[in-house]
Amino acid sequence: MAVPYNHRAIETKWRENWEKHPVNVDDGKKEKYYCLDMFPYPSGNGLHVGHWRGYVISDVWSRYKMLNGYYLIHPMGWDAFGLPAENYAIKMGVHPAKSTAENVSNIKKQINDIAAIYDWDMEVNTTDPEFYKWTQWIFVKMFKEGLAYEKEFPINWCPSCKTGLANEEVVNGKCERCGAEVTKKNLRQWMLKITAYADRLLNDLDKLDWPEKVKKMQSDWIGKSYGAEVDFPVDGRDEKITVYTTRPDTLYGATFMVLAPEHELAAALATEEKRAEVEKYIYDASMKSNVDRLQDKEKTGVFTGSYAINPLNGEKTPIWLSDYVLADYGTGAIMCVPAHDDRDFEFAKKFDIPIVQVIAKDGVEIENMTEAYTEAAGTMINSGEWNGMESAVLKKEAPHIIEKRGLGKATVNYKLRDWVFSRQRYWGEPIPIIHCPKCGNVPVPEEDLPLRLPEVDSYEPTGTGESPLAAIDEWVNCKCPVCGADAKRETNTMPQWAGSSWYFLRYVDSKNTEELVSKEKAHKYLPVDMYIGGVEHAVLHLLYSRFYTKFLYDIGAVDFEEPFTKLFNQGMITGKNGIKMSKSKGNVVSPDDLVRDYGCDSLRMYELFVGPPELDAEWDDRGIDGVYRFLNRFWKLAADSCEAGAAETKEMVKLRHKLVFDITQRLESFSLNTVISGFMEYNNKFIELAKKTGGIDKETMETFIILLAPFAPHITEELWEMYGHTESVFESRWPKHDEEAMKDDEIEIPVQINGKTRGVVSVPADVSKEDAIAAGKEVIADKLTGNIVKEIYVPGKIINIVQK
Ligand code: ANZ
Ligand code: ZN
Repeated sequence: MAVPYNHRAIETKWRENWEKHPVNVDDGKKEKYYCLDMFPYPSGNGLHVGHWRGYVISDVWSRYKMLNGYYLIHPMGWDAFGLPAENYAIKMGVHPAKSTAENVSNIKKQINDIAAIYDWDMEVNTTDPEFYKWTQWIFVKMFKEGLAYEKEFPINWCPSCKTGLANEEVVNGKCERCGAEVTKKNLRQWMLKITAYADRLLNDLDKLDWPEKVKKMQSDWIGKSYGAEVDFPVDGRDEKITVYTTRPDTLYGATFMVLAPEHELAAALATEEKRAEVEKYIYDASMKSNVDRLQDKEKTGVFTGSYAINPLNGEKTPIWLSDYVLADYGTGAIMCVPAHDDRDFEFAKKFDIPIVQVIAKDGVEIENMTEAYTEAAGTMINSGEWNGMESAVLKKEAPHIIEKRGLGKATVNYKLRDWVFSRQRYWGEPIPIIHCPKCGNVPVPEEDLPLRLPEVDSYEPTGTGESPLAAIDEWVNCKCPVCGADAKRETNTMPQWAGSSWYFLRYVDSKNTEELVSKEKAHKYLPVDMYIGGVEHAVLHLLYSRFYTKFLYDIGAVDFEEPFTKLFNQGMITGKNGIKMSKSKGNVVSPDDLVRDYGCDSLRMYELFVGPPELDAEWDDRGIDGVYRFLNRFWKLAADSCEAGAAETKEMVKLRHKLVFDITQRLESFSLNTVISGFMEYNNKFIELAKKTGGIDKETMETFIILLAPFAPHITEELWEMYGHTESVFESRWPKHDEEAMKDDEIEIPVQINGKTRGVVSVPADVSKEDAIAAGKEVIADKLTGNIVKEIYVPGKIINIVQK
């Protein structure tokens, strides 16, 4: 009898062994494979079983690639700047540098429990000056290329985090970090011109092997649309109002216009008697956030008393102000077509403005419109020379017609805005710019980078719109690097996304003091082949990283334009009833006890067994028993078979090839939960076989061990050694299946009715009685007329159906 499975002894032994004898080495001959995890921010709460899931998925995939002969790039690091780390530090009353260092060392210990094959020589930390030197360097390069610029305008402001936010960080009007309602604040900002990359960011999505959902979120966020800018002269004045519309085909139906309250002509257009009302409206709107303005509630507005002329039909259209029109989109002014736009319809109904239908389904005008007809399909009516045209055709042509007739121009518009890049917070990379009274904005010379974050006593946000750095005179006051005059440092810091926008490039050359990454290493090891992480980063981090990579490509720092070739988003592990795991809800499950009681191998496999990896799954501790039992049974089968030394049989060989085929196919399609159930099923089949033969042959068992190795690395190493190998199981190669060997032997059996042969059926040699009879009956189905009274199967010889 073999010794029982002792996970504790085995796991300790192999953890030490791997440290001494690393298995993932670059021999210069292997092809590289870069499998990346979204790096964590080192929170004080440590890891729960949900974090484990992503890391296990990526580790299994990495080890699988290793077994396929690749040299693996599989690094880990820390996204340690930014609001989460700083908010935590403030809450705990410790300096963020100190709490960050402590949290990193705790989480690193926990990560080691996963037995993930990370290459810690590559480790990066975004708060390390040797790292953020290059975050600042990229900014300086962008500044020199005109892609980083300063601008004052009303930005999103989180009153609780006391900082400005990027559009991407505002989710349903709330701060992505803390959930506080976002307001507007007029602030001097550093901006990154991500809009200059809008088309490339959109078009290159086609090249990516990413979930369609994520690609769609990015393309919606970029939001490219074709339309026209149309000029409406103001009646009796010299000015004209330019509107942006995606539907110039509906121009004949424009019965009024609306300007954003911030529009430069808004106040000027008010007639004498409307002035007071208009000014009050403009003031009230300035107090509201964008989201408040766009949310579906009753429309408000005010008539200016002035009119514009519809350039197509010369009709006078009243000019209104309303806050449902945004100042910073299009031209901040729209032509309103109530018959075909919901918001315009609602507005027209409320203020009793005429509604003119111009698109009609099958050419039939609606008698009493109760809602806008928003479908694009139909025939043009009430539209002068356009009458009778198909609206779909006109929609495409109208922008060009308008341009030709000098009424405006065809345009392309994007929803994407430039990236608000400064934060009024302490814990971030200082923006390396010096404000000189003579030279203007001057970048810190590249050789002076990193510009270190100074030590401060008070790092809490001030709330005034100034960063805490502004209070440190000896840091702020400096000399201009160009002219030597007294100058002042920029005191804003970078957002938490700055470091994560490029960290994956640094891993492969993390100690380079001369370059962000050497050209040679960048070419050899990049880009990332597989990126694994949560879906919450669909637009933020994943869009910013693509932008950074394209910029670095443009300045010749890297030779590829897309950072992540393939992306996998894992689902969340939740507590009972799908509730997100959080300390405040008291439903956090720590992996630590489970590792102690069941072992790392069991927990790894259970993390995958809970459900399809791309879907959310509810955690239930009890299920881990099943996986643990499987490993015990597998251990016993392998150990007993090793002792027995049984010879292979045809059945064993066939099952072995089927096992290889099934597991590989499921793994390749990322169906990791069914890989685990597959292991369990095959294990049971082999145990049944072994009952007859005394054991399973060596080659079959070794094949099974290799297949299981990426999932349960410790137990498989131990068994591999038991089978007489001196090198690691991860130095072997992933087995291949043989189509021929998988085939079941078929035999032909005559099928009789009442003892008379009526057909022949072909079935697998080891067919069960039930399956044989069922297959036989199918062959003679049309000849079965009476009541079946008896079914006889003489194994391998005859099927006889007796009917009355
Ligand atoms: C006339 C019209 C008729 C429109 C119709 C729509 C339907 P996207 O696709 O999102 O770009 N619009 C333009 N600028 C706006 C602003 N600053 N604030 C609010 N709305 C604005 O949408 C473009 C459409 O949104 C434009 O086309 C305009 O209304 C409105 F049957 O013009 B449309
Ligand atoms: Zn906030």
